[in-house]
Amino acid sequence: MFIHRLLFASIFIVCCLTTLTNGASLPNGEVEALHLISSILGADWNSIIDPCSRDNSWTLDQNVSCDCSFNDKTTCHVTHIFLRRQNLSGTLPPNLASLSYLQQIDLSRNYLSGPIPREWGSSTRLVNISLLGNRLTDSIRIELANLRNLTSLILENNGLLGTLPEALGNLSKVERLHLSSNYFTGKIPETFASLTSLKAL
Ligand SMILES: *[C@@H]1O[C@H](CO)[C@@H](O)[C@H](O)[C@H]1NC(C)=O
Ligand SMILES: *[C@@H]1O[C@H](CO)[C@@H](O)[C@H](O)[C@H]1NC(C)=O
Ligand SMILES: *[C@@H]1O[C@H](CO)[C@@H](O)[C@H](O)[C@H]1NC(C)=O
Ligand SMILES: *[C@@H]1O[C@H](CO)[C@@H](O)[C@H](O)[C@H]1NC(C)=O
Ligand SMILES: CC(=O)N[C@H]1CO[C@H](CO)[C@@H](O)[C@@H]1O
Repeated sequence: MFIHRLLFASIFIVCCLTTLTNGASLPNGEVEALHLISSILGADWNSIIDPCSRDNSWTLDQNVSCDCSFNDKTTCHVTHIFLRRQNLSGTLPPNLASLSYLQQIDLSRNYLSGPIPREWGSSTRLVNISLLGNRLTDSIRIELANLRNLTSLILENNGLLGTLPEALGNLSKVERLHLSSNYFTGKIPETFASLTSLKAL
């Protein structure tokens, strides 16, 4: 509980500082969502860098990146989450859609378990998902096929199983679909023939 309060307080301070230096801040809803997401992932808050503390551009070396160009540069939104090799041992948070501008999530090489939540299918701005090298189980939910902006879906080296949903053939922008080293069964769906942007399967 103390850690959570500390976490909340530090995001709050960061956002206030951000307001002072850049005139931009992250909406409370997104601050709360980040709070919840990091606790479900089992993230140690100390390893998460201030979400929006830098200038209006975002850089790839941060754990959480923001775009602060909204509303005349007064509002930030979280656009990228990178938590690779952080020893995270929780599960995937279902509430990603509360970060409604999220484009990329990379949680590769952790110890995350459980399913890929069907709720992720509502995060329609997602472009890149990487969950490589975790302990994810269960089948791929058809809701993921709603992510029509997706260009990269990297799921290799997990414990995913079941058949590949035909609906994945709807991911018309997907360029990289990495599914190896799992326990999938059955055929490769004929619908994959519609994946005309595909460069690597
Ligand atoms: C993850 O755990 C390993 C083994 O305990 C440790 O060497 C490494 O520093 C940890 N990495 C992080 C990012 O905490
Ligand atoms: C794709 O992303 C854009 C914004 O980046 C969004 O406006 C649009 O609704 C998304 N498309 C779909 C089909 O989800
Ligand atoms: C998605 O990943 C590709 C390849 O790493 C990268 O070039 C692109 O900028 C990423 N897109 C977003 C929106 O982060
Ligand atoms: C998605 O794929 C399924 C199965 O291939 C298909 O029945 C459905 O019509 C597709 N939906 C859209 C909106 O293209
Ligand atoms: C993936 C990534 O960029 N992780 C970084 C998160 O923040 C910690 C603390 O600064 C870094 O050590 C990690 O490299």
